[in-house]
Amino acid sequence: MSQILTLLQNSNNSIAVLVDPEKFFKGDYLSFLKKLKVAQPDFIFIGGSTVTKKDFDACVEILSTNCKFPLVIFPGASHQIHEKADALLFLSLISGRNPDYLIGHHIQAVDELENMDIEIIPTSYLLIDGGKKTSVEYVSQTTPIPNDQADIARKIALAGKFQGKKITYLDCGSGANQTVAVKMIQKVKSIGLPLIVGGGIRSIEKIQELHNAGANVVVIGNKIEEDIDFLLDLSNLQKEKNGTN
Ligand code: 1GP
Repeated sequence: MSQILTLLQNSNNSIAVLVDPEKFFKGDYLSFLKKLKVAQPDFIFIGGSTVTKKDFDACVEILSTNCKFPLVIFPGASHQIHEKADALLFLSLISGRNPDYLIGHHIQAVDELENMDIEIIPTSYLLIDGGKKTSVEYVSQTTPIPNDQADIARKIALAGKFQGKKITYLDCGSGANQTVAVKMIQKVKSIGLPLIVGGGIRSIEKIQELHNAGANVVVIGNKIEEDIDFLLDLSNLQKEKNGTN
């Protein structure tokens, strides 16, 4: 029952495509699914700050039926759970002090989760300042960590590790102007947990830079919503990595 965690622990230079169900249904999702298959991401993350239960469930059904990539829930709230996903990042927003995002939503989800065959991965989630106010900052009502304060981020992530979290997620939030700084990635990686990095990543060069800094998994959402053909660029990167070019 720890298949996805093992995959994350063994991940190197991996790519996760983030699907926000709300935007998925507003776009041409059939074309998205075709290009997603070409891109061959290592993971699909699904979730959003404002998505309805109806859209979330419908999107999980479509992705789990049509794609073979590991489907991991990256929830914005307690209603974003579904047994057809492979795993749930059980996020605690430990950079903030909002009890709803530290433990509240988690308690609301347990009755459903207890009876569900889904891998639950305890995850430290740290919101980093990406140069603009993102919806996660607004919705969570928490203050992001300044991007040049790598030592603060490391301390928080280490506290998360000591609490039993299995992975760390550093996020500048969807559509951020800047990504997590290389120095912060290096410092946080030194605690010895697998590291996911997301928010504002818009180029292959940036993905490579963040991988080289120590990110096991880099998450891309907004860029693909703006330009679906970025999935084809990702495909080339994946082919290079897998030696199939
Ligand atoms: C946001 O990490 C994700 O929570 C992805 O961010 O949409 O900016 O790629 P983008």
